[in-house]
Amino acid sequence: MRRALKLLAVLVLVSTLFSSAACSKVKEMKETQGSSPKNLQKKIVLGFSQVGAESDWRTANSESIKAAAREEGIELLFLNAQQKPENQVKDIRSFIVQQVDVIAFSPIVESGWDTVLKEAKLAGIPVIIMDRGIDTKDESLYETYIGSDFTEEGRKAGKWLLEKIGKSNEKVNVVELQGTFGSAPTNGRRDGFQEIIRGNPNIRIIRSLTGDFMRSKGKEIMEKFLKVEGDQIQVVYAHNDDMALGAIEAIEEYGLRPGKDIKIISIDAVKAAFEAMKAGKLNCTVECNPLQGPALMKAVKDLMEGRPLPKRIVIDEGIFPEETAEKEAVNRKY
Ligand code: GZL
Repeated sequence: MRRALKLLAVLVLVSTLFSSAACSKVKEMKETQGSSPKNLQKKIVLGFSQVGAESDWRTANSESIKAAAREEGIELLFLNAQQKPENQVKDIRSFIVQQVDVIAFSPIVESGWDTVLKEAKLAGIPVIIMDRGIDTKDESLYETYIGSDFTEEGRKAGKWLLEKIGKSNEKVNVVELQGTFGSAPTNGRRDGFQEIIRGNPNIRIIRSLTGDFMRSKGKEIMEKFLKVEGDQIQVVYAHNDDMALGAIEAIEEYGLRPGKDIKIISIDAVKAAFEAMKAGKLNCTVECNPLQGPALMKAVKDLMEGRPLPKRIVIDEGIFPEETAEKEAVNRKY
């Protein structure tokens, strides 16, 4: 009798333990996905391969992606490729092995993606391109491309310079601090700027080197330009604010006044650029919006719920000349 009672007590204890474990699991899922029963579906798993951590823009972009994933209850596997395209290929292959629901990435450079994207397609995993674009003939390899129009950003920079120098017949020598060689923003910003200045024979790009979108490298190449061209430089065109800020340091150390002796225009419109404009050291920044996380997560959810996606989603952007800096600086989110 005593043995039977003991056995019964053990059975009751075990079943209580199991039911509370199951309850806590359901409770946990409910917490992560809302309370209605329909939400007790598996979480969407998104694998994202990021360019790196090379600039203030990139930091804001990564924060936007992570915050939006949390907001939407999407499980984010986030990998930093440290500006090496070969690392991004490895990242994408690891997402395929893990059988994520969607793969997204900002391709460091435009070319070389077809092979690995074909592997993702074979595995039945849809791919979203975000930020930088790719050069491919096979558009079936990705669902949509969310990002800026870099050529238009370059045109805006060129138009500002034309308006700035107006009708003067002065010779205007420009040195160009290019972004990462072979990347979509570098190619677009280079081509858009040249398309516009081509109309004015007084404006010439006399030197152009890549600073990889990094402040330290922007300073390094500006030092080189100053050594060989010195006071023959009237304008710096930097493909991003970080390199422009590095160039400002180099110009000051050389003994000239950035923003006055040498005009500077760059792209991104990060907070530090507004501070430099308020200090009179930068003359204009063209906006390139990094806050693309919400648009990415919306595309992921649309994809998973079977809603059609446009092949291209362009981010709207403006331009901020120095005279707008005081007023606009307080509004900046990145
Ligand atoms: C543009 C982005 C560029 C930024 C840089 O969308 O890919 O990369 O302009 C960043 O600041 O490094």
